[in-house]
Amino acid sequence: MLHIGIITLFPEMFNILQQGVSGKALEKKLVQLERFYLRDYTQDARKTVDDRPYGGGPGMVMMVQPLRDAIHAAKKKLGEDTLTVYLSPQGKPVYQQQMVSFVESKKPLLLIAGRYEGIDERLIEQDIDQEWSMGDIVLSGGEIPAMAIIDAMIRLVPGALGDETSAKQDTFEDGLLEYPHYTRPRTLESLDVPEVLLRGNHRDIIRWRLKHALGRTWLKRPDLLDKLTLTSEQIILLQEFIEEL
Ligand code: 4FV
Repeated sequence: MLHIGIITLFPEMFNILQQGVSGKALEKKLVQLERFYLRDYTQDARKTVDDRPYGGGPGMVMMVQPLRDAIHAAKKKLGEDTLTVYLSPQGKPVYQQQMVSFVESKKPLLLIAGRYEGIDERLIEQDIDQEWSMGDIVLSGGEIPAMAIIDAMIRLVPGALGDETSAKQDTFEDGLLEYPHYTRPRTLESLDVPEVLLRGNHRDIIRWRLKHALGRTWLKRPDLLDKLTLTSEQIILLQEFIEEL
């Protein structure tokens, strides 16, 4: 079972995960989510978690003590082999294969969602194992990146998705963008569904889907293609796609 802890000032934000696929996985106990409310680990009556930055400047910085105590409490519950991750724009951008590998590792994960200007550097140096980033944008907190990561991981837990294979056929699963999808009606404002998808020949459909996954990746995300070593069949399909363009 995937065991994830979150240290946050807004635990109720994670109620969103009770909807949809993640909600079902929680009900089926395929994943266990533990929320640690940071203010529960403060030592003053006002439950202070932040203070002014040394050196001056705008905003506030999150203090070490409440975060450190929350991390220790969380690791007691999750296990000492927990990977402690701080969400931050300074982190390594997350990517799908990283999610796959982590879920396969079956290790517990502790996510720390920062607020304000961020957290005291000394906590990062001493108590954080890794910093992960959701992308080169600046958010008001790490909660939404944490939720995105939890959602991406839950989908990979066996049994979380109705059809086991759909997590495997996802975009990025084989390093490619996904092929185009169509559903009823068959004709929409004179735009038809590609004929090959209607004929029901599975070999042709698989071939068409791989060709368009390769073609779309070439068009939209050539950087992903650079990371792959294409088979001779994939090279032929991509060339076919480019010629048809
Ligand atoms: C972020 C990101 C992010 C920065 C200051 C929270 C905010 C505030 N986290 N990927 N991009 N965090 O913008 O993970 O504390």
